[in-house]
Amino acid sequence: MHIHHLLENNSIANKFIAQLRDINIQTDRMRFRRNIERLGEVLGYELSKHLNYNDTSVTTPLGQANVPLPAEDIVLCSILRAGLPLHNGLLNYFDDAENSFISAYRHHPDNDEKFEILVEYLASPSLDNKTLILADPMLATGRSFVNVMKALESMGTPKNIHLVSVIGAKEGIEYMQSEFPENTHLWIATIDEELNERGYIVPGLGDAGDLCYGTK
Ligand code: U5P
Repeated sequence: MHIHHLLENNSIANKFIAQLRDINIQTDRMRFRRNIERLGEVLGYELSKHLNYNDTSVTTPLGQANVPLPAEDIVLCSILRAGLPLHNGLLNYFDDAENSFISAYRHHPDNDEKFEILVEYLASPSLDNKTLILADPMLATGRSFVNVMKALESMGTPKNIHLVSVIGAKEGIEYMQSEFPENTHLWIATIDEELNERGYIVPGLGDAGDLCYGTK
């Protein structure tokens, strides 16, 4: 898996990340969702530099202009709930992409810290030979990305896989290295060192789904 880490090159995106993490700012849900969306736009822009392009000629009122355009059929897939604002940001740039939605949530069968990931809902076009962009703002243990990818196998085999996330934990990224094909790209804004005993990223930002949409 190739890791592209946005924070390694400082940019205005640092401010969006800081506001997402800040306990005094993240309570503004509209700003929280919009900052995730803005990072979806930034990460999507970075990712777009790695797509294949075809030379295309565009007719202007005064002549012909050559513009290389993306030559890949993109499917954007987001993991509900927290993936939605990230999906919107990516869709702002890849505006003619196909779209796919999948649910994944943590179920605690014994009411302790042990949990399993359940996938219940999938709505997707065929992924055969497409470029799949899979979005979830938090990559903690990595099990959501991995389980969702297994559930998506029934929709065909994508030619390229790009994973997009905002905050990742080192441990989860290492686990994903062994589960995803080598040519997978991970586009991530920032990487934290730790996971706590409940599988939350430390320092992280908290529960992204709740911060976007309220508690369950
Ligand atoms: N999650 C958070 N905050 C965390 C850790 C996990 O919101 O600090 C949620 C996200 O909604 C994400 C999922 O969808 O858990 C990822 O966890 P995992 O499957 O990578 O462990």
